[in-house]
Amino acid sequence: MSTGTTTSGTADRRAAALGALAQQTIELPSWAFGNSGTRFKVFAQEGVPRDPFEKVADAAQVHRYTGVAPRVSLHIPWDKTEDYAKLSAHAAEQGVTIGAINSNLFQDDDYMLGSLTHPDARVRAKAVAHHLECIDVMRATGSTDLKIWLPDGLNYPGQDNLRARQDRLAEGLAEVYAGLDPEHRIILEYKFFEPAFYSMDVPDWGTSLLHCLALGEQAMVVLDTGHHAPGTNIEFIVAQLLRAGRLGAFDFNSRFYADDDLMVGSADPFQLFRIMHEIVSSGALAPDSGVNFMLDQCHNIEPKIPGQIRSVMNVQEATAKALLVDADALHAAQQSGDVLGANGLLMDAYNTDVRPLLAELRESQGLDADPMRAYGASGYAEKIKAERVGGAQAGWGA
Ligand code: LRH
Ligand code: MN
Repeated sequence: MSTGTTTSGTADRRAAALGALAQQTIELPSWAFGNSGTRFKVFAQEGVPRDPFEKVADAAQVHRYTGVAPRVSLHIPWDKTEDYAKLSAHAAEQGVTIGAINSNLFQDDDYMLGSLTHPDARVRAKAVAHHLECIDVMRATGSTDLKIWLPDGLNYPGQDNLRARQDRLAEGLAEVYAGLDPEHRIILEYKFFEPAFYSMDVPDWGTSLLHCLALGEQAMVVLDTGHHAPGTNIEFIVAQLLRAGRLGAFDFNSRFYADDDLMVGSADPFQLFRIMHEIVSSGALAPDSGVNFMLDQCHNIEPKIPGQIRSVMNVQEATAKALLVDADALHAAQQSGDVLGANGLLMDAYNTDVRPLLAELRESQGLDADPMRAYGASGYAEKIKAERVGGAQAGWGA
């Protein structure tokens, strides 16, 4: 334990951490509850939802046992339904709300060579229309975030004009932006490769930020933790986007190599801690910070609801550790150039076992200290396996 940290200080930080953790919310992706896989195989699982209503019901189970996941993001058309108001009412009955609405421009033949960046104006207009349709869904579900991730890019040098594609993209995004209501936001996600392998049209935070700044105040950047080149210092990007006031949301997941979409914190819990340290030390954990903490994951081989519960608990653990950093002592060590002292203070927090603190939080909220055990004992998994027979299981439908 580094010097300078007093017991009263520790007790105060613990109390403050409990207060902040009680206000934390994490948004779940509807598609995490459907079947998913790789190009090699999609392994179907018993009890998987067949429609957005069942996906929302499964997401509500995660909130029921963790108390920290009150919103579910939808993906259009994967979650297309006749009556979105009815879906919202169903969500409310289940104790959750509908969060961000994700557009989908990566499964339509017309978009093979691009969507908003496509050389053909007819294809671009179709892509704009899809986003205006998503904004109508937002009006029906009461959502405020339109999340845009574009598969657009090139596989070979010379295939198209890099600059012209950016001009088309800016034009298309401006048309979508013009369709927003005052309370709406565009949150624009970047990704450095896949499905294109030579260039993506929104490959990095800088490109997303440039387009957001050009659009206006209602445009923010989405940082998906699986969308960076190996070795990228993601917490630096977090700090920079927060400084610019343009960090709109996270898509949390983790990866060993590519966009693996594994459980957040499972591959690199220390990276997740460093990211949450940037968030906490910038005051961006506060509910009104405008940062939407979302998961974007696929549970290809593990049971999906427990996978989401574990993921939410991983975010809580990284957040709790970040909240236990002795900020005053850290600032003093940084100011005095005490390299090892400063690093030591961060590692003290990271090496703190916060599971008892989180158990205390859950019990104070009337929840079981162990959400995984409580869900396992609920019999819900057996119930949905028995009930959900027949019909087409939900998936990516690629
Ligand atoms: C793209 C992405 C995007 C979603 C999709 C499910 O890789 O991260 O956020 O649309 O995954
Ligand atoms: Mn994502």
